[in-house]
Amino acid sequence: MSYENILLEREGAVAVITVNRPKALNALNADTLKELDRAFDELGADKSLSAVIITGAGEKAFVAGADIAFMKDLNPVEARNFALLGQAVLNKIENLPQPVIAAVNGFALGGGCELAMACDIRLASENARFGQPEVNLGVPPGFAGTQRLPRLVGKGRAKELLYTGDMISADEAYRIGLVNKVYPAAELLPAAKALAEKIGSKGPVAIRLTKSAVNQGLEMDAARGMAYEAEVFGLSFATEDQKEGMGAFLEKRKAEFKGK
Ligand code: DAK
Repeated sequence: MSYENILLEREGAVAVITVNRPKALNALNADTLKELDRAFDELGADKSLSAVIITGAGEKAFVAGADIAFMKDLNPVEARNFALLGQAVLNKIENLPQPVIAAVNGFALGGGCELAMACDIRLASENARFGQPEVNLGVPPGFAGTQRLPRLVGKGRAKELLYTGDMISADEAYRIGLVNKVYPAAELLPAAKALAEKIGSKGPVAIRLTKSAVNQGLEMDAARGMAYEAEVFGLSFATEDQKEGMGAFLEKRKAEFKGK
């Protein structure tokens, strides 16, 4: 499939998506969101893929937000549809069967911060900047920032960021739990690939079931979440991977997982 606003590359079992509008600091317009939607459909259906990395083109920005030039003259119905499109794409990323790693290589603002938050794991370069500056533009966040940010950093810190529109550094984002690790810029993508490969060396079915248990469980109370975990744990005993993983441990050899 061909894309104009994103790049999609495969390196073995890892796919790298690069949002590629560097002149607009990789801002998300409707066309870019639709391309991301198609790309994640393609990747989600690919059983040979173990993880996806998403990053931004150039050295300045991951994604500097939803495209303000695109949004400025939307009418209320169009604005609502744009928010629904963004939310649908980010939900697709959050619920992709494979883990998605955000390699945040610069500004991650508004829709860019929301995109990073929809990913399973966020790695950042030292020059990354995070924020939800929508209130500076007279609008609230539209791609679920009001929902994912408090879940990641807690209600008080989230509200401070959402109400002030302040940008925070990569170190501060690390301190409050918004990113998992911070790297010098040149080391970010290699680190993301190494992490993707490490995840890819584990039991693929176990990774998918674990992602589902964390995501589904967070939407339930603890008792239901634990019941769901017990279900997926039981389900894993129907797989070849479980037999191989436990057998390999007892035979003191490296497991050869097949994702079945
Ligand atoms: N949209 C469009 N273009 C953008 C952009 C953006 N978000 N961010 C940057 N650009 C463009 C700039 O206009 C500029 O274009 P030219 O003038 O060269 O044509 C180019 O990228 C380079 O930017 P700067 O010249 O401004 O670069 P600086 O280094 O000076 O500043 C900056 C970098 C990231 C601090 C600055 O560009 C900036 O503040 N950008 C805007 C950041 C921002 O506010 N992001 C949040 C966007 S709002 C909703 C749906 C969605 C949303 C909300 C509601 N509903 C429908 C309810 C989501 C909202 C957002 O994400």
